[in-house]
Amino acid sequence: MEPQDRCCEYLSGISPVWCPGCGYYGILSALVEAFAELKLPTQELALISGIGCASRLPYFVKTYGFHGIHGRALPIAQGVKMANPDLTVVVVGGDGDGLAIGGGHLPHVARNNVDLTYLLFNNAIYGMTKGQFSPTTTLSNVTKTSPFGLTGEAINPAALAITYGATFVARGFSVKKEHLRDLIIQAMRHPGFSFVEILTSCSSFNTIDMNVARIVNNQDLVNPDHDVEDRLAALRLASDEKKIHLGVYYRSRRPTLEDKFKEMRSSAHAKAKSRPEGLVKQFL
Ligand SMILES: Cc1ncc(C[n+]2csc(CCOP(=O)(O)OP(=O)(O)O)c2C)c(N)n1
Repeated sequence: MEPQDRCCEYLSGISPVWCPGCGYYGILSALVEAFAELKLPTQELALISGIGCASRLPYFVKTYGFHGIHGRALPIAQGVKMANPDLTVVVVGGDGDGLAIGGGHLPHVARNNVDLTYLLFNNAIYGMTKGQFSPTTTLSNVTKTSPFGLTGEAINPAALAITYGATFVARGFSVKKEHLRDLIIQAMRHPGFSFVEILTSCSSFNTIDMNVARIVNNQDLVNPDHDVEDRLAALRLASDEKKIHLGVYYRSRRPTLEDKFKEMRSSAHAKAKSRPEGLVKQFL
């Protein structure tokens, strides 16, 4: 069976409740195609989310799923992975969920290199609550909660992830489905914390800045000459204000949280074994 035909095996049959024209349909499609390509059995996959339109995704996919609470997808996912390291754990959520209320979790999951894949749907707005500005809304944007524009600079999710210590960082675009599918596959194959910022649209509440036309006219694929192991070069690409580069910015290897725990467990066991003898010696 071709990967495209296997995609249906990953859909739950529940129809997405997203608005017509929402970029999230493209992301859902890329994600199930990635699952099919990786031939992952549904019972070995867990999708964890917070709250928001993006966070509804686990309902539409036939894997284990956990629709959590606002901003807490990453710690929940870390708990799932620690409890059952055999599961492949993918986290999904919006820019508000991940960078506003949940913004305190990303640095720690990244620096600890927890073996998760985090797909951050960046539509630069709070979609579900109907159009308030988010941490990624750009200065020029007028929203329901910023009728005269914004006062603060927008957060750059991919640049943040590189700075925080994520070991795989990429940026995709919901309209470029095949390219996004390949990024998701690479992120899921990566051992450690992989972060994919997915630029996308909100057809109902963000039609000014992050709209599809603006991205289409200003994007290019990451140059094949880019050295993905060079962290500063990755940061420069992610932070380029003139052009949006789509592709893998950064990739490196270091022990995961699970590796570290294994190491600690065995040295703690070794210490515990030697302790009775040492204790007895103290009294001789
Ligand atoms: C503790 C808490 N605060 C606020 C809310 C209200 N709320 C629900 S979704 C959301 C923001 C969603 O925006 P985003 O995460 O960007 O996802 P999108 O809907 O755009 O996909 C907010 C503020 C909530 N559900 N819980």
